[in-house]
Amino acid sequence: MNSVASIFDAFPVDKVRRDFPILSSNVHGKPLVYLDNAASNQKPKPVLDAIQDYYTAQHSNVHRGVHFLSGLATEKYEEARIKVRNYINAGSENEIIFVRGATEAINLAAAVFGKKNLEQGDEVLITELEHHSNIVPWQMICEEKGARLRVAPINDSGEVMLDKFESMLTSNVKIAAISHVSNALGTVNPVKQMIEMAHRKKIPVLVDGAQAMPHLRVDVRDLDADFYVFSSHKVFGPTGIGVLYGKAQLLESLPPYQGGGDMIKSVTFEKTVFNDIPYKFEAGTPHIEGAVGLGAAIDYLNSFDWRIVQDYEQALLKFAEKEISKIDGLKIIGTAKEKAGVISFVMEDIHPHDVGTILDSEGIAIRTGHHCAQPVMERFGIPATARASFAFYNTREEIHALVQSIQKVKEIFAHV
Ligand code: 7TS
Repeated sequence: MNSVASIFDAFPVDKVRRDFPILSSNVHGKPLVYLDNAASNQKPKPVLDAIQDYYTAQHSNVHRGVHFLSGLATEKYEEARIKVRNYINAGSENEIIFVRGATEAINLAAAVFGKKNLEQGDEVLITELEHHSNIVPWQMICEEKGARLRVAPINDSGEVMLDKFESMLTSNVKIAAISHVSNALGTVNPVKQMIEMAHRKKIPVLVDGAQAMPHLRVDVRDLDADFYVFSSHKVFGPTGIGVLYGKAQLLESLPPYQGGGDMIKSVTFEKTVFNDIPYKFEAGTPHIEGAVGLGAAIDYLNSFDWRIVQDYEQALLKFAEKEISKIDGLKIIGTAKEKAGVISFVMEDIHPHDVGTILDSEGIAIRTGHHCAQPVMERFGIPATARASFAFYNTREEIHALVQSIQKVKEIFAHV
């Protein structure tokens, strides 16, 4: 086991920070301390350059032109699909569907899986930890089909109660949808084990990887996930693009989501023959530059030794938890044994929005509110938390700045 000091020394954080131009900017006259990475993280220069280069020299529409630029844009777009496939170790690039983000990926999966497989009396199993985007799409399709949404509970640390989860995997359950990492609490779920439990009952599993992908190396085949979703803007790529991974056989069995160009082989007024996967699920002109940017983000992530990145991030999170929990009157919400990237907290007699506003005046960006996970807030009997969320470019100095500014919040409120 490496010492904490050597873990911090092993990761060249100052050099990494120089890859992200925005990190050297000032906010309200103070150096930016960006701790809202769970909402969206910042973009390194190679991603910015790839987008600029794409529009400067490579742009046209994809999959339709005989001309040079259309061929080039198609090549770049499909190259990005292969990069995603390799990054998450999917079996084939046909299993990678480009969508707008994690939200659209779950909506797509819920709609088409539900249309094909859900009937009156069936159940969909989720957990109490989910982001709204892994609740509402299932609620909508359950309502349409007369199916029931069931929710596996979490314990006081913010961990899914695995025995309850397992016992709720009854023969009525047609699919389970679980987050890999919770955005509100940072809990890392044992998704491989949960998938095994579901597969023993022949129940497929969708994993919401939106918060896992920036912190963990994910291998969808090792997990044996049936669907895995994530957003590019949370893995240092551009907004407006994300990925729905699905096992080929499962995707092939499902009807299309939207109709339009590119998702067809032939159309007459009498009958349309749909395209093969993944194109069957990609109607219309896609977000080409987004895919190119995501591809560049993946190249960037591949330039790191991930054992070093993960050790650094874990050491930073532990350091932050230790320093923050020294503050009197502050309580951390979410104390799971396995966590990644997030510290949610509340302060005695001070509303999280006030904490966020005062920290902002110090140049520190955090998120406050329910984090689109209202049931998690309800579980802990609070309306909101303040959430500091980290990326590998954050530093111990930034944690010190956070702690000092929280002390300042306390001083201000001591006088009101
Ligand atoms: N799933 C999880 C676990 C998330 O954290 C988010 C976004 C989504 C799905 C939806 O991702 P999108 O890219 O489609 O919006 N989470 C957050 C957050 O924690 N703060 O802002 C967005």
